[in-house]
Amino acid sequence: MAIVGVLVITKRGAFHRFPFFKFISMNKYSSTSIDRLHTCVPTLQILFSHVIKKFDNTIIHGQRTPEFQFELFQKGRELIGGVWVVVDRKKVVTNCDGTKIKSRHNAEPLSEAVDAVPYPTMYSDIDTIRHFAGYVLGIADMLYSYGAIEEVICGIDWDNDKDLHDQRLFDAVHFQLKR
Ligand SMILES: [Ca+2]
Ligand SMILES: [Zn+2]
Repeated sequence: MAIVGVLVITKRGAFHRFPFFKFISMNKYSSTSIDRLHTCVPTLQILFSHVIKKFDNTIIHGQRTPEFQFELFQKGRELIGGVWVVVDRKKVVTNCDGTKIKSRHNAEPLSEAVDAVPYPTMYSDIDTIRHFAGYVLGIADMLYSYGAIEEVICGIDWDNDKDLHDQRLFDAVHFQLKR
């Protein structure tokens, strides 16, 4: 929430905003987001404690149990002849089943990945999601150059080569340790 001006009564008795009196309060995570962020490695906790100040967002997932990972893995897939086959690519959210192929969300003791979406638009506005991904990566690069955090990558550009069209899984709300 931000207070973007003050209300004053003019001669006409109307209320007007004076935008030059700007008192911008910083965003804060909900207790749910904080609990989720606390399941992640220090790099992600530090990074998002900076990101939240100027770009409001919600932490969707930190650490995931193998069972929950498998639930996500089944989205867009069907069990055909004992094998999980992709039947709807648009619904696929992960290629990791949580057991044979572990996600960075399954790392122990702390998750090496976090999913975060802009607030309040959440998943509804893909432009804002892309803008947010770039913002997070910019802050991450700066903190990394200061030696404050480890290198971080995003599922908008898995190999981090700035070519966004050389990958099959688009996951712009996913951030993880590069290593
Ligand atoms: Ca790329
Ligand atoms: Zn993720």
